[in-house]
Amino acid sequence: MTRLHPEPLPERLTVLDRTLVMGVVNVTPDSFSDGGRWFEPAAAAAHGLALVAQGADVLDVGGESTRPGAERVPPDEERRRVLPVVRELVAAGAVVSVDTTRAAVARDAVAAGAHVVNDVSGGLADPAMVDVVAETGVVYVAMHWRGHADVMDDHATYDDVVVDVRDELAARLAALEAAGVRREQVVLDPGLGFAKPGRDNWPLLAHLDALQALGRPVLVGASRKRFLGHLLAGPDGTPAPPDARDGATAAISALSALGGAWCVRVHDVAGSADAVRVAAAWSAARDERQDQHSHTQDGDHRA
Ligand code: PMM
Repeated sequence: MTRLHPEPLPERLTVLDRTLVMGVVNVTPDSFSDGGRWFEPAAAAAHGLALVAQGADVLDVGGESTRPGAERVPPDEERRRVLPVVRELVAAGAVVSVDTTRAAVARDAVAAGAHVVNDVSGGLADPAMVDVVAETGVVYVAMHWRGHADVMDDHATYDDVVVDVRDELAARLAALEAAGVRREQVVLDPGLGFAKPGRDNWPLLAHLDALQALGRPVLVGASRKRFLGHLLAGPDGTPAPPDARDGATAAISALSALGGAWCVRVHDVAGSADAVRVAAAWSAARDERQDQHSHTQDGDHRA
């Protein structure tokens, strides 16, 4: 089976016949799951390299929290946070993604060596983003989005969440192509937890095939999100805290990999690095047996 990878990516990633693992490097004082821990550039870069040692294929560097209710960070501050970390990680040989909705930050990060632009707004937050993606030609993750963190919970109504998210992503893909972005550059992402109440995240995960039907690789970002806290709530209903959600995150990584995800974006890399390898061995064994079975049936048919 040949995997669908976006282009262009270093060959050492495209030869891998498994789901990739993207490790999160948040250079923010306030991210919901690891806020403040890696706020200094040197600490953030060291954290990124530790994630590579644990099995991250790509590092996603972000300087603006997207936690529900979060306020925006001024562009210069976002740049100040992100660029030194991107530079240092690229210099160390890592494949780097920049998590930003701002075209100017994306442009500078690509100039600093970033291979991927990860835009949680899918190009909706900043109209100049599509031009940066078209001009630089880098891989672009377009996530399903209905508004910034301070208002997104007001836009969380769906007729059928799977159909609505698929159709809105299809519209984004068409708009990107119309603006000169090559289809091959684009990765699609259902945007778990973004304008999605807890119950709406599960059908999206269980029906990744609906997004894959759009013909692009799919990225899943479930790591430590609120809906997992609710799933794992204690007997009194108190949600499990973010750092108690890594086992559930790894389980989602394995299931997403079996469901055909191209990449999982996670904070705890070690668990998901194992999970995607388990899924690869599992699906290889399944495919092999199916091949043998269909050959036997062909043989029977010919006899
Ligand atoms: N989630 C967060 C941030 N960036 N990017 C993509 N493509 N998909 C996601 O689901 C996603 C993202 C929020 O999580 P964080 O604040 O822990 O980074």
